[in-house]
Amino acid sequence: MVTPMEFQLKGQRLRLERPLLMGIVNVTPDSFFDGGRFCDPQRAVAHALRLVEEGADLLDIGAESTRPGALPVDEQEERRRLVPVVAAVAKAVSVPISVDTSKAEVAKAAIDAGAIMVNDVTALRGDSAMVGVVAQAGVALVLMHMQGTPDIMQHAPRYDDVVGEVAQFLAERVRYAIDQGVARDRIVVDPGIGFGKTLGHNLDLLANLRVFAELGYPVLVGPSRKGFIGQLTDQSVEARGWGTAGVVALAVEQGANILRVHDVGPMKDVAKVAVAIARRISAGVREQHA
Ligand code: HH2
Repeated sequence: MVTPMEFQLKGQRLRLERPLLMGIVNVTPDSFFDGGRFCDPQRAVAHALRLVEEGADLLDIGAESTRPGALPVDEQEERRRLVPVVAAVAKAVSVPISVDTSKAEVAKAAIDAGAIMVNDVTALRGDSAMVGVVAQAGVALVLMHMQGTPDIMQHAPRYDDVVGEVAQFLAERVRYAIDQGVARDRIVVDPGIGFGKTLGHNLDLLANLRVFAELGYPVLVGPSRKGFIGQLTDQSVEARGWGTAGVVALAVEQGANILRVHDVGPMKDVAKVAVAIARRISAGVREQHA
């Protein structure tokens, strides 16, 4: 199956002929990279605007960290952090706003405030009411793979065939979402880099992104500054920008459609260069010059 060239959001269409950059805005005290920096709504909004200036095609706003070891945030607190920021950002920018939450009531409030995409890292398993909220609102949906839950997911991740199992999981969750009324042209899939995965699992997934593209839905990848980059480079979270660039380039070459990153400006350039070369690779550049 071929990944579609267009992706529907509520009231907006996103063309997928080039990779899209999704800028991360974490309104949290404890996110692994930017935790505590944008807790204040005004700072979160200013950060979102900066990411749009840098070229973000979408924004993903979240108020609950899902880093390994993170503890859940209650619904009221998540709403309190998130909704004012979504509302203010939606007024200020025209790029689509995604909301990174697994709770139906939080998603609903964020949609009312202007979000047009729900990024659910539990792939609709966290809250049985989520699928109805997404289907009824007609917003887009990211279905991500995770083994376990954030508090324990890195204890002992285990797979017999990580690529096959993740692909099968995503196919099942897509089927469930469609059966429950989510439009198929609003669904995005994500192998969930770092969510219940060892370094080897992450590398196997990143080396096989085409398998996920073959499911027939846009593929989102979120490698930004994650632990596996630290394992490979021995760098702190602050110094993992270059490692992230390496992943972004190779993900683009394999056809990733949406890159979820903290550093939009630099990664936009990385993606531009990677896509220009990737197009030559897929056109068979040697034959052209023979
Ligand atoms: N990664 C994180 C959070 N949400 N959503 C999707 N679809 N894919 C991802 O890979 C993904 C995600 C974790 O990164 P971050 O938001 O920077 O950190 P934290 O969870 O600590 O807030």
